[in-house]
Amino acid sequence: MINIDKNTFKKDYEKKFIEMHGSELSLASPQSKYETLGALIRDYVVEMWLNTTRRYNENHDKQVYYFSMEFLLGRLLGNTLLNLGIRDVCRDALDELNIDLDSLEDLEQDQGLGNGGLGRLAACFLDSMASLGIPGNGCGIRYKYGFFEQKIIEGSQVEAPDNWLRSGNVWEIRKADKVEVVKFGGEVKVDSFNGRMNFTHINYESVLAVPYDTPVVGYENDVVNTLRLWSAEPISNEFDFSSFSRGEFLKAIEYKNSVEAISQVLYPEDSFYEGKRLRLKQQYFFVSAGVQSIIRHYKNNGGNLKNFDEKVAIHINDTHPTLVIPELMRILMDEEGFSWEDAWRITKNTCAYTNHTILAEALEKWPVDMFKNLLPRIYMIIEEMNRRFCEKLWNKYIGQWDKIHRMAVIADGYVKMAHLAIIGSHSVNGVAKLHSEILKKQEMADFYYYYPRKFNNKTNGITHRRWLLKSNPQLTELLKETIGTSFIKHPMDMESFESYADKEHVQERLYEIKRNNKLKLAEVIKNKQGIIIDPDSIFDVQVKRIHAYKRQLLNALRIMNIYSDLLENPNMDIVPRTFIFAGKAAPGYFLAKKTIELITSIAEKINKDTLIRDKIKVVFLENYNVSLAEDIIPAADLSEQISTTTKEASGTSNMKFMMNGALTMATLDGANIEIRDEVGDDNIFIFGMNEREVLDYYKNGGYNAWEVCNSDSRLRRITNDLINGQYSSDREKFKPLYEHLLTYNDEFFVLKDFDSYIKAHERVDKAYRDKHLWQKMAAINIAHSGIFSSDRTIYEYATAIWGSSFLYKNL
Ligand code: 26W
Repeated sequence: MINIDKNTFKKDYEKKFIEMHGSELSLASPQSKYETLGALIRDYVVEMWLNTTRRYNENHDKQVYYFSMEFLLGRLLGNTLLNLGIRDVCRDALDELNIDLDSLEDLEQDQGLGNGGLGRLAACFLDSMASLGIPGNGCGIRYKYGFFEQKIIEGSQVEAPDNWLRSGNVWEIRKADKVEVVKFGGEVKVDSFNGRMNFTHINYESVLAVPYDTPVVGYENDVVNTLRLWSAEPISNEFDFSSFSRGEFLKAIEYKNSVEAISQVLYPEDSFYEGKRLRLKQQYFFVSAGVQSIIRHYKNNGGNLKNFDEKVAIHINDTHPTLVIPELMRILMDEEGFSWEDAWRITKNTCAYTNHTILAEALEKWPVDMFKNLLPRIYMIIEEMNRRFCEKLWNKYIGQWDKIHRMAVIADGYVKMAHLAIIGSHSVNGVAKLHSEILKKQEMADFYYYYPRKFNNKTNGITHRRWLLKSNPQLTELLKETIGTSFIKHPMDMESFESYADKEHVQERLYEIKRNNKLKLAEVIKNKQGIIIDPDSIFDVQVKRIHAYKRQLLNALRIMNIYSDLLENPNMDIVPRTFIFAGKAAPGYFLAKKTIELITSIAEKINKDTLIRDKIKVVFLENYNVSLAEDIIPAADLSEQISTTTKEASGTSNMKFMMNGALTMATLDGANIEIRDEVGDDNIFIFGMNEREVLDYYKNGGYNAWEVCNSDSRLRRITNDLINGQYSSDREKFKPLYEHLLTYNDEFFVLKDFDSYIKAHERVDKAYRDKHLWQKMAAINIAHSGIFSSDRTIYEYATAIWGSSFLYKNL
């Protein structure tokens, strides 16, 4: 803990300002005030950072390395202050200098190096590892451009580059003395010496990997872990001077550009895999740099590679970093002289893999030719792994060629990354109970029967420090007043809040807190988009990536249905609602972009209609990101978690909403099931087909969208509204959505679940009219949300998979 009082802080700040800017604080720009604060906090953190690293090294603690292509951190200033325990001191000190902390915090650019759930999960995990005192590191790519910035122009999404480093990044430290070299292309020369095969990689192209370290501060525990992100740079002596001297300037620049391209931009792909060579290059780049630096550090610290797996755990976040497995094999064998068998044992015991999706279109597989060409030695190693694996399969499954073919790592001209991840890891987990079961019984059944003990579940979680303490201070206060402060370090203690659920004064407070948060969001919406919304309406929220399986379309159809009803009967008695959407569509995902257009068109039409304007409003908030989520989630009354059952691996926003007292409208999918199990059927709104029904449709067919539509007059009416000019004078505009739903027999069964969705919303209306009942339900949700803290999740990973040592054992 930093022990600092207001006056010292003030002095430190003034001094830092002069040091950095050499001018008067009173004349300073907000940006320079922000940079000063960031730099000062970093100074405070650096000493703890060094101490933590020193302690880990001295104790030879087992280190966890969480490898991920994505880390969606959002802003760091507020959370760092919170975790250091000095946010209030800092706020008061700055107040006296006439500086408003909140507005400085708002100046920070979001660090948006991720697409969605998977990247944000990695960020929550870093926070939890540090807060539990687990020696844990993140390893990823320092993309120059993060996830694109979304602009809504004339109702459609337009992408702009996210130049998040424009004004620098106060949190990172470039570690020029810790660079690694990563090799691409070339050939492998094989010879043998003393009966041992030698593999020499020649004629390769070298790329310099430069690490940038960001401190990850634990909650009031003096722990500072490290997130290491790699940036690609040309190796200066390989900058082709010979071509320079011949005046071939462009050629030299070409090399530089091709290297820098590696860490230039995050691929905006969620749940859809495209076999782009540059993406494979990115994957090997950070994996190779990461593994090399782990081994270098391990050896420097006196470690013996024979016990590597006892002292190092590497986690593979989805298949994207799977090349850790052959890369570790390569180093152990080619550079450290281990036998295949020993290298394999160490590698398998070191690595663990998490799967985040069952969508077939998201499973990574690389064309053999591309792979071989880019990573010749790594390919050879994978070939040998595959050969040995298939040999075992032949012995076990005699004559079952189909099965062996299905399970092979290399088949049909592709390298299958999930198969590689499974055979090279000692643990394979899904991210919610249902998801893990589906992996075992369906998607990975062959592997499950072969390695039954490898498979396990680790239900996702979210850091309650960002998603409750930081984003909802008033609710945090209420919890402290009622149940004390133990929940902060032990989030499961929130359960004792349940005994307050019936108390009227607590219900009143919950109502007020929610209303304040709604007012704050209403202000944000007014400032950003000029739309005025009614804080007394139900804030009915769906914020997440736009994707067919998440079914924003189902939500849109429901709104169209309410609007039609209101047009027929403007006096209809409904609880006023504000429908809030936000989310980005992958730039190449046509239907997702159409869905945005539909929602903005519905908004345009409804918000203008003076006949019904008090009853419903629709808002599509531009550029959804972590910071916006922090404004939206505490203000939500209702959280829409309406994916087609079996498709959402877990969901994590569902947990954030619950923790902030929103009730959930849910299908029995992903972690929604576990939320239901926690709060009971009376405190959640469940609708839609269950797992069995969905799987039955997929297996046996039988879904007929036309039939469903024709037998329901509401569906006939609203699907017709998609093509009759109701929401656009261009009747062709939403035809692709119409055809997707009907002509192509929508594989996500939107129409099938419509009726039950509408009925569930009637239950919402009824519950909301009873103010006490609603607040009671909210209280029960809050009370049961502690289990969804990522501290619980990380505790499970650390004990069951990583074998970490801990500072805090009892959660
Ligand atoms: C190959 C491109 C690509 C990129 C990202 C394919 C797939 C992904 C991820 C799997 C997408 C993702 O973010 N998945 C989400 O992970 C969350 C954390 O576990 C889950 O809560 C979500 O249900 C899951 O969709």
